[in-house]
Amino acid sequence: MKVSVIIPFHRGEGYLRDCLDSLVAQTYGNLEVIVVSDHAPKEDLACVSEYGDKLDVKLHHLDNKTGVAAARNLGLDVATGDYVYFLDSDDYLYENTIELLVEAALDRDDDITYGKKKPTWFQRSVYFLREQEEKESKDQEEESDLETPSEDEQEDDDNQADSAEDPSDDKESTEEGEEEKRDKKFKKIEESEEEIINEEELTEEEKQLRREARTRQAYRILVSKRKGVKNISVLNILFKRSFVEENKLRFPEDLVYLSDAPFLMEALSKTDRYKKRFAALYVKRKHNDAINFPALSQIKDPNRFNELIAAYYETKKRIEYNPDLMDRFEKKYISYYTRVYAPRLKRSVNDIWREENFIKMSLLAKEINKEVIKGLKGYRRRLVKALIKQDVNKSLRIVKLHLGIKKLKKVLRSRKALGRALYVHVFLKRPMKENWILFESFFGKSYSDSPKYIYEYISANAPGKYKCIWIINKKGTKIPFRHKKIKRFSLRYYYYVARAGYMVFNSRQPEWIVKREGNIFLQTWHGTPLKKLVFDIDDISSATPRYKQQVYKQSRAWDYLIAANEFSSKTFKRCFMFDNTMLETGYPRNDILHSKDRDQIAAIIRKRLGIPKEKKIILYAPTWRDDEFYDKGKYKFKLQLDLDLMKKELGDEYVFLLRTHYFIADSLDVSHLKGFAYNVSKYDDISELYLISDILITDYSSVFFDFANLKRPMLFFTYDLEKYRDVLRGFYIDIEKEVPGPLVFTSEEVVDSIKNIDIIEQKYKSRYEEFYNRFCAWEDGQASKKVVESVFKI
Ligand code: C2G
Repeated sequence: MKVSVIIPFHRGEGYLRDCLDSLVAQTYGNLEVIVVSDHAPKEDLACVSEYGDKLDVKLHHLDNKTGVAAARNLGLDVATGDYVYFLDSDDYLYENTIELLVEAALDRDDDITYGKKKPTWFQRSVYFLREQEEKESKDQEEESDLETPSEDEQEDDDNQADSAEDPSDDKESTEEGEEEKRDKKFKKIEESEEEIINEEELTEEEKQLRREARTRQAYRILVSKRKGVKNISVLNILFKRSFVEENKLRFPEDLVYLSDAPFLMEALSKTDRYKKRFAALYVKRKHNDAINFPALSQIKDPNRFNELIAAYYETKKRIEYNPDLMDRFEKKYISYYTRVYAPRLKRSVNDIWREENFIKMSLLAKEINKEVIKGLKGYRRRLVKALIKQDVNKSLRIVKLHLGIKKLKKVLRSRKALGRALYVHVFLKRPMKENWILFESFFGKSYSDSPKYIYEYISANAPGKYKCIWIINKKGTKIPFRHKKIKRFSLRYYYYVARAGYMVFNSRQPEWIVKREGNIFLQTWHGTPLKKLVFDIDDISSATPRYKQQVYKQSRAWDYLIAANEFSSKTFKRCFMFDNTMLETGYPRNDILHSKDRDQIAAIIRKRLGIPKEKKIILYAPTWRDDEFYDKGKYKFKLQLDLDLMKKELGDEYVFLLRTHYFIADSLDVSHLKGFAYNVSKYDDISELYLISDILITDYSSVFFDFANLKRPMLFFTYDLEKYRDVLRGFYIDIEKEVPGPLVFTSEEVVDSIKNIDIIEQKYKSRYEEFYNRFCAWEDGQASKKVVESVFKI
């Protein structure tokens, strides 16, 4: 049985390669691959020919048409397989996906056989590697005597995962009591789905009932209750080609985004021969760059609304004679209206929603089966009735009341929601204070980094000129000079965020902060980048889909950004798509490393930490790992250094400072190594720790760019280099060739290197110099002054 795989392709070579690789890897061999180029760039298409000897692949071009629908139709026109299967060029499959589907389809000669989709934003290699790792760690945790769930149980799990995916979606079916009753009637028949039913033995009525029940079942799974029309998709479905041709199924080519719905709904209405095979998995990828390379679903196009309306009429035309299916489809529109559209009536500043679109929606509502509308209750019923009467004012009143109550409930439940409500409705309405400066370092976790040094410079040189407010979470944090402390996300925080004229932050600010007219945002950032950031992270590799969009929005509010060196300046402009003022001054946080008083300061810090005078200091400051976490912002860290060995070998001469990254939630206990190891993870300012340290051990943390200012030796304990560099992030510089110290991989090597640190210093002398010139040349101890003079009126 030959399967024709139809792949519309517009652009994105990296994606297409992943997609085709997954076809090469299929356990099912009888494939005909039809790539239809929708005006794809030549250079992106070139790779298709490379697959010629591994796949039966043919390239077709859309000449005077465009769009996914036209591309798929062309694929259908030229397909010669017994089955057709639509695959998107930015998705990929498990190795056995097609085999499982074909096997299931052949079992009863079904017309439609469907599997499951798994969402991800990872490229193929990372996705399967993670899956493998997760499986291994699960296997280790769970004893092998646990039973493996049956396929049915697995399906249940899958379904749960599916619905958890979008918790914000309201249930469409609160008033579906009536429907549930009807569903029950069919349940019996559905349960017998897997049994072979001898059609001959059924009466005509029973046959009809059975057909309807099966259509319902297919609809329920394929067109999930919770999701909108845009989620009706033909992906991961094996269609029998003779079924498609006999019924002349084609996609409506005038629809850009929603052509799947009419096609699939029509197919559903034409057969009762379905089979589900949820073990057949399809990996649905989300693009991570919605700004420069959006997926179809990520494109913001005002015409989407018109298309939604058009998709309704087109589908209705195709399935009108199947009232049960039509009722279900219409409920989707009611749900869309009450959940998505109606709230927009209130929020939108654009009148088109209240006028033109409202009328279109109203005309559509008039088409809807009266029985369906009768079944509605409460808010939804009132709203739909007002819509049918085309009464926009009444609709607005209903929505306002409904949203108001919802918000009130939320505000009463959480302080954050109350803060946000006050921020929008009260605090933002008060005038902005031009002489208020809000400082934040590492999300309020410490008094540190460049904001600290900028603050101290301002306070020392223009006392009283500005009111300085620090966002600080830790109680008892000591901050010099006159200032105010507020806790992040406390009510006072929302007040100051709304009114401060200046903001000096070293990380990204919350996305909801409104940029007020005249507000000046100084983003200091927190390190010369080694790990790739934002728009430099390849679109096809691992970054969450929201990441780029979010940073893009946040960085539009930054008026100034600080660069510690030329490399950072160039990189930041590109990776943040930043085109405001770049302050090429060096880092204020590194001023202390060039201070003429640095030895005296160091002596005070040593004393504060209780480190014996005669001991030299090793500072270990590793970074965090993207893939090892408990929860959002709470990362795991497992110490790979053998501290007992280090104490034994180095304890006479050195003490060891352990400094984990501020994202690390694990608190490492080193109390058994008293007198040798000190946990300084909670110490506010790492610059002060550099000052007292003789040797730095780090990995992929930007700390080495700063420590290099001291020209002291460094070791790179990169025990997981390949995974970190090649799988998780990607680096800007060649860590093996450019960093000013050796890469070491075991505790023994670390010990050995420290014992021979003089030799290492000699060996790395010229590389260190090169590195220093490249990354530290701008640092002269005056960065705070330069920054303050450029940004503030001092
Ligand atoms: N840091 C620290 N202790 C560590 C690691 C880092 O105090 N053990 C501080 C340093 O000031 C460092 C900053 O946090 O410069 C950023 O840490 P990185 O390890 O470089 O990681 P990340 O927070 O991901 O920032 O452009 C820089 C990048 O954005 C990296």
